[in-house]
Amino acid sequence: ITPRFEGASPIGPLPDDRRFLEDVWEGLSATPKALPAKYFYDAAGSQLFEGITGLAEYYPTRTELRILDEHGAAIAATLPRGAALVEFGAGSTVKVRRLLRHLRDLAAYVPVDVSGEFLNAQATTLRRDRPGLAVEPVVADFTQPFALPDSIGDAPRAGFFPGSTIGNFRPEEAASLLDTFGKILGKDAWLIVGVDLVKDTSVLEAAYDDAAGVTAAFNLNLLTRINRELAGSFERDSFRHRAFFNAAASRIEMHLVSQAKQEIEVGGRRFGFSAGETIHTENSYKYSIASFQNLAGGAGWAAEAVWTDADGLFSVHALRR
Ligand code: AVJ
Repeated sequence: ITPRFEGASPIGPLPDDRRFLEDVWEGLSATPKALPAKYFYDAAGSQLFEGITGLAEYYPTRTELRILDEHGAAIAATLPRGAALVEFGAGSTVKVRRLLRHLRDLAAYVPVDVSGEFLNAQATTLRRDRPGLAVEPVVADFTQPFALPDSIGDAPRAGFFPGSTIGNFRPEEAASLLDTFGKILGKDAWLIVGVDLVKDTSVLEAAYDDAAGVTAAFNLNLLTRINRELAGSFERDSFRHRAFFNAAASRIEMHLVSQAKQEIEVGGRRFGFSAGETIHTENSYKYSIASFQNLAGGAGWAAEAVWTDADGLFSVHALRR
């Protein structure tokens, strides 16, 4: 945190740490206060999220995996032969492997992620497990258009966006993201996307406020990260985790609730909190099959097929445009 960053950078985008600081300053200055959910995922946050995916209450990950296990062959069959499969925000390869086992003629698998280190480690393991598969990682922020590797040539392009990550975006942002995917993939593209479904409020709320407190720790870790990386003065015990379903907006909201009137410093700036004031840290939108198909349709993607689990908890969509 030095004055040389002050103002707009004349040489392109801000460095990541400065971007984080600017986003936090902006979010804590807003009314109501809010922080971008993407900052949850430092090393500790990623590990806590891994913990969440194994919780009894958190149904999305295991349900999506079950759908991919049961219907992987049918899902893969919607894709053209010789396609390049582009995974947006590729974390581990756990999900895509359930498609890859049914795709023996891929031109390439292109995992895309902002973290090059993790991406390359995953690529190395996958190349070992699938000799002959061209694994072509791209380090990029998938919310912005980027070029696919030249090596895939004119292979038909298919996108893969699992995990209901789409649910972190407001519907208009989600539509614009789907449009960006279309631009990245080029004309005549396919897209497989995992989308969490609306269901009983009690089931939804338990998934984001688990009994063991792992989601609470995940939410509060954002304050720990701000303290460490941005010279913050948050006291963890002075904020509490809150998660609830906002039915009108069809989304789970996560907040951090200030337990008292207090002032907090971040990177040399001070922010006042009243008792009970919240920082809105995440939205996780829940769709019906029709409402998601409608959103995708608005971004130029036609619904080809959809798969769900027996309890109708989660959906995997095949789209085409
Ligand atoms: C990774 C965005 C799909 O919204 O369910 C889990 C993140 N937040 N528990 C979700 C999350 C709290 C997760 N996504």
